[in-house]
Amino acid sequence: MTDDLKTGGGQGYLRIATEEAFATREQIDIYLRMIRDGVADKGMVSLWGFYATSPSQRTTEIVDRLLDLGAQRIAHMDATGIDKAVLALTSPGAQPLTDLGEAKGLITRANDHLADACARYPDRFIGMTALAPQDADWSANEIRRGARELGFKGVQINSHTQGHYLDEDRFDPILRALVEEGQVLYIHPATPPDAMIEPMLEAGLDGAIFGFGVETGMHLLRIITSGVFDRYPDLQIMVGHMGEALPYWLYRLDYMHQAGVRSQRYERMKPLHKTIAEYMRSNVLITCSGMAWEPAIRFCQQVVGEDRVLYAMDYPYQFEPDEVRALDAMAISADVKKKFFQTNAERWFGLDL
Ligand code: 1DF
Ligand code: MN
Repeated sequence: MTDDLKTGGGQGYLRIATEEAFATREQIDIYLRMIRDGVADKGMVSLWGFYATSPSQRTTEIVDRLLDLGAQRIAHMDATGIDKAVLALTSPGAQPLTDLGEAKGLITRANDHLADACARYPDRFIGMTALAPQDADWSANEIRRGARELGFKGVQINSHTQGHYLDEDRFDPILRALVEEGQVLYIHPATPPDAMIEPMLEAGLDGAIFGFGVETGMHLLRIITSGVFDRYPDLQIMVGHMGEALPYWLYRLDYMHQAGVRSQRYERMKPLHKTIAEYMRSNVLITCSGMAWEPAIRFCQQVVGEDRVLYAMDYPYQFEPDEVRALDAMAISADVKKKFFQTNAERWFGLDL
């Protein structure tokens, strides 16, 4: 595809892409059945009703690429200079499934399938554990199985689970297991729940264009303001899309949060140990998935720190060689560029362990 984008580190760093998606046929077939049976939420109908049935070139290529954890994916990584891909089951995973047995079966098989692929390409693929947060105790065990038996280096959750958020008590076993296993949690977007989606859907703004980021940014903000990081100071949460806009809002978030706390406006808005900006610099990691945009990347490096901003491509939803070229050419020091593309991923996913 290109001559200038090579793997192997010739440009001074390896490129590690940290938000790369795969799917299983079983997963897509379950989504199609839920849509057919009228039990899917509006976001599922909008997202997977489109990707799984549209005859367009974009969607058929994406589904084909999602299903492949073999030669085609490696060829695409080779062609765009991606040395390693951190892989996760595509959104929304099993989170919309109401049959717990089906959800856990889907996730167990997806994790096993990913572990097989990682074993086939140990130098190229790194796995993240998928969960069924509907059953938090089971998911805590799956985090342990992922970390100890499958060799996975992180955990991905696709934002809300049927309108529920990770700051709720019911999910505490998941947070505890993450800290005990020393694994990073990637909160990947999902379409907003029915209680939130309607005005976005009406305007075609519910998906990756906007709804994903709004809902996921709010999820992270709920986690911060409810004191999760005071309970679990060692928990590290990664989000994509340049921090789902929170870095840009930081000043106002802190100002209004402190004003709200001081005036005791909300029962659940309690004083925290740190400011929101401080949690962003101690517990939040940000990838540039879908945002290959130098001004936003450098802004995030400035406000959350150059050790906390990582490269991601978002293959196969975004597969643009020119984006890799643009990031290679960023006007940042060689040292910071190596952190961005390589060593931050090695550090936060514990790739050398
Ligand atoms: C889309 C984008 C879909 C991303 C995704 O998973 C996804 C999309 C279903 O464009 O519809 O992960 N993304 O992260 O930007
Ligand atoms: Mn993604």
